[in-house]
Amino acid sequence: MTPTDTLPLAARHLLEKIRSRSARVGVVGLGYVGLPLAVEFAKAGFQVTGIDISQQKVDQINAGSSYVQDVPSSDVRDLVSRGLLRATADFSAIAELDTVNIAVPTPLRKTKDPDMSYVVSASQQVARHIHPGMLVILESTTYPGTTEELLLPMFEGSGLKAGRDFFLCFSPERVDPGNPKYQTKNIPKVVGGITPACTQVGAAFYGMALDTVVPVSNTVVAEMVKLLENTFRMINIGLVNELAVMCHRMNINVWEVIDAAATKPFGFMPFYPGPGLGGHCIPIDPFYLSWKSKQAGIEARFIELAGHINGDMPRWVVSRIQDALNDQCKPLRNSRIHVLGAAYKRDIDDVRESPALDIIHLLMQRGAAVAYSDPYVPELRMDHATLRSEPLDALSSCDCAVIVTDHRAFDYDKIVRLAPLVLDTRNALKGRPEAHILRL
Ligand code: SAJ
Repeated sequence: MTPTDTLPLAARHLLEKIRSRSARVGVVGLGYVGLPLAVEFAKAGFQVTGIDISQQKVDQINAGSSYVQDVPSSDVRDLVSRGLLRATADFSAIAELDTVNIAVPTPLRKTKDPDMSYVVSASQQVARHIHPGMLVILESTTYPGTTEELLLPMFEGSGLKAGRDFFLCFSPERVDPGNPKYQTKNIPKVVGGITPACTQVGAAFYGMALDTVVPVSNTVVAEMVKLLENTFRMINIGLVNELAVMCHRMNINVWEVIDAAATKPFGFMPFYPGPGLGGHCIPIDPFYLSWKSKQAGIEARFIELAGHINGDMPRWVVSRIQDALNDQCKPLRNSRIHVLGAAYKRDIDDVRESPALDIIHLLMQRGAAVAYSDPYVPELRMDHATLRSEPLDALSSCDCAVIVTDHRAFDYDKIVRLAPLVLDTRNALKGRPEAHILRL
């Protein structure tokens, strides 16, 4: 930590504004990351301006309404009424701000290459309005080097110098939608700057609103931290998915194996097999690392292999359904398959990259008649059909049900009672002895 009085003058001035809460805070991108962050800084007493390209989101926030499940509308309404939070679609507002966090999507292209278009567009807006004394922090998950190689030149093109005139950091978002225990305020916040002064200003900024700040030496380390976190998950899920296939072939209950292994009090962390890898983080983030490491001449073999294994799970699930029907002399074609759960994980409504979509697509491709039930997803738009969530009573007329998402809201007694055959890909029916229950 550099003694404050040896920091550049602009840093000292900005730190004073941050510590007195007179710094005008801005958040670009008001999604499941940006809105909770904006609310936390407003709650900490800063005047916060949320900026988003969606006029609908802007209007909802200014009307005191939240569209993010972890942010109560009552919080938004209170902060807006107290003048601590406002939203706009006008990026020129950045010119009046002292700090700007960028929290926009970083999806993958079909070619599994990073799609940086949202980050570039938002950064161009910031570059257009950047002024001396600003702190800019990128939060979008991205490949190591993005802040330094992509954003820094855009901002220094103004003639300002990072670490002297303005301050530039990366801080990985760690929002886990729906997590009842960990939310934006109490999740430790890693932050790394282009220079030590940048890191110091960034850490002081987060320290005003969040419980724990973890400064690291630069932006590349901070970018890599996030990728390690999520690649770790993706690869370990791939490991247990491959184990599930092995165990099926060897007639071993993989769920019992994992539960027993999880009794080891050290050196082990349980992951569970499933129908595939969904969501907008885990299936995607590791390929940002894989893409960058290829540029460094290193093939990320673990990531590629886990990607294949996880990507193959929907096909494995369909083959298990096909085998189960075959044992009853029923072809998959024209059989009625009822998919239970469309969301990518339980108790949420998000279907992005959901394996359920792949499973439904594969079943339809093979001529099966598909219905689904998901209390959180009333409608599913597939390539050539729009399906609507059916009541569980429809199970009595299916040939096979498949539990793809183990929502707590499902009536599992009814599912077991009505479905003639159930393939459980989530161990939602753990311990039930019924012979018509099959497990991954
Ligand atoms: N999955 C498995 N087996 C597992 C765990 C997950 O098949 O053992 C599947 C899920 O069903 C889902 C996908 O993987 O389809 C991703 O699940 P996830 O539990 O990782 O949930 P996400 O995608 O919401 O991941 C987020 C991430 N949070 C951030 O990136 C900030 C991740 O780092 C968190 O660890 C995760 O939430 C969490 O723990 O809930």
